[in-house]
Amino acid sequence: MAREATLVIIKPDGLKKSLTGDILSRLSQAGLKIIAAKTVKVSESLAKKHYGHLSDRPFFKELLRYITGQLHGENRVLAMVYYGESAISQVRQIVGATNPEEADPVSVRGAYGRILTTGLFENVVHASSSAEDAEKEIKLWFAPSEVVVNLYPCKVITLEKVEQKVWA
Ligand code: IDP
Ligand code: MG
Repeated sequence: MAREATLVIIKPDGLKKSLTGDILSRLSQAGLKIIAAKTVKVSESLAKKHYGHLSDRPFFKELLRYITGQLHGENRVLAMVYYGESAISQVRQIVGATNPEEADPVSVRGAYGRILTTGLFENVVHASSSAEDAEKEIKLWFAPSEVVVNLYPCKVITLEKVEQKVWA
């Protein structure tokens, strides 16, 4: 099996419950490398792109409120790319099943997830579920310059009159 990359997001409930250290230490047992990491304020537009495939599900609106931090008063997630042998399946195993009640109790979601009264699965962490999804998601969340391994083909473009915030 070749090396592959996968997107991991510690969702607002994971940050609110201070679970980052525990999640990272569980993931470190997979022997993968973190090749990108940043905190992100999730916009409505990013949330809709990330969860676009679920737009016709009854919990979609609540899912957008969840990932944009409106359920936790915490508009902040930690996004990371893990890289290595079978990264996608290894991380999914550590993270556990989508439904926290069905997830292995020793997995992250089994240990810390819950089902809200609205029915939404509040499951602490996102992990890509296929190579195709991983590529789409990594390209959505990270620019090539933010990832230390050249994962996918890139091109160079010249921008004119780009406004950018820099330190004063
Ligand atoms: P995944 O996160 O395990 O890949 P997806 O099907 O991609 O699962 O769903 C994205 C997120 O939407 C889940 O992590 C969970 O928060 C929520 N979700 C998915 N399916 C359901 C459901 O049937 N009921 C409630 N929430 C769900
Ligand atoms: Mg998914």
